[in-house]
Amino acid sequence: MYDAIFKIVVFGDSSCGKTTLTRRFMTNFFITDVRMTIGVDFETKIFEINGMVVKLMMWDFAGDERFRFIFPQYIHGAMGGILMYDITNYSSFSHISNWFSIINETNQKFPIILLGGKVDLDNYREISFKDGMRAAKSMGLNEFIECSSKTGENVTNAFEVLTRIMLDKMSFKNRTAQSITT
Ligand SMILES: Nc1nc2c(ncn2[C@@H]2O[C@H](COP(=O)(O)OP(=O)(O)OP(=O)(O)O)[C@@H](O)[C@H]2O)c(=O)[nH]1
Ligand SMILES: [Mg+2]
Repeated sequence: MYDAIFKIVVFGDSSCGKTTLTRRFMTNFFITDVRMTIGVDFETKIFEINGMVVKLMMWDFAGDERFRFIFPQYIHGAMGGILMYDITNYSSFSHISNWFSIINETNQKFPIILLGGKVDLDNYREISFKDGMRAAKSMGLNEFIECSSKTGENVTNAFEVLTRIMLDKMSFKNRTAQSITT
C-alpha cells in the first residue's frame, strides 16, 4: 500500500511555530487558533514523491520546558527530524544545540533538517540566513531551510526535502543488504 512509512519528529522551542507548520502542511491553511502543545501532537499525511507513496507520521513535540521529559522517550524509532526555530526570536535559535544534544544523548542517529520559521516577519528578523546556515553546518545537520506557515513559502518543500533524504537512506540500505546477500 505504501512504499515507505516514516516517523518524523518536529521539535524546538515553544511558540516557534511547529504545530502551525504541520497544520499548514496538512491543510494548506494558516491556522491561527492553534493552542500550545501539551506533551505531543500527532498527525499523519500520505503523499506522492519521486513516484512513491509515502506515509509520514509526524510527532510534534511541545517546546515548553515542563514537557521536556517526554521528548527522549517518544523519539524512539524516529527516521527523520525537523529542528525548528523562529527567525524573529534569538532565544529559540540559541537553544537549537540543546535540542540537538537531547537526540545525541539517546544515541539515535537520523537525518535532521534545521528550519527557520516565520520568514514572513522579515522586518523583525533576529537571525540572518547566513547564521542559520552556519549553525546547520557546524552541527552536521542535513539541510537548512527558512519557511513561513503564513504565506506557505517552503512548507511543503521542507517536508519533501526531509522525505527525499529518508528515501535515499532507505534505498542505500536496501542496496547494501542486496549486495551482501548476492
Ligand atoms: N507570522 C507568523 N506567525 C506564525 C507562523 N507560524 C506560527 N506563527 C504563530 O506563532 C505562534 C506559535 O505557534 P505554534 O504553532 O503554536 O508554536 P509551537 O512551536 O507549536 O509551540 P509549542 O506547542 O508551545 O511548542 C502562533 O500565534 C502562530 O500563529 C508564521 O510562519 N508566521
Ligand atoms: Mg505546538
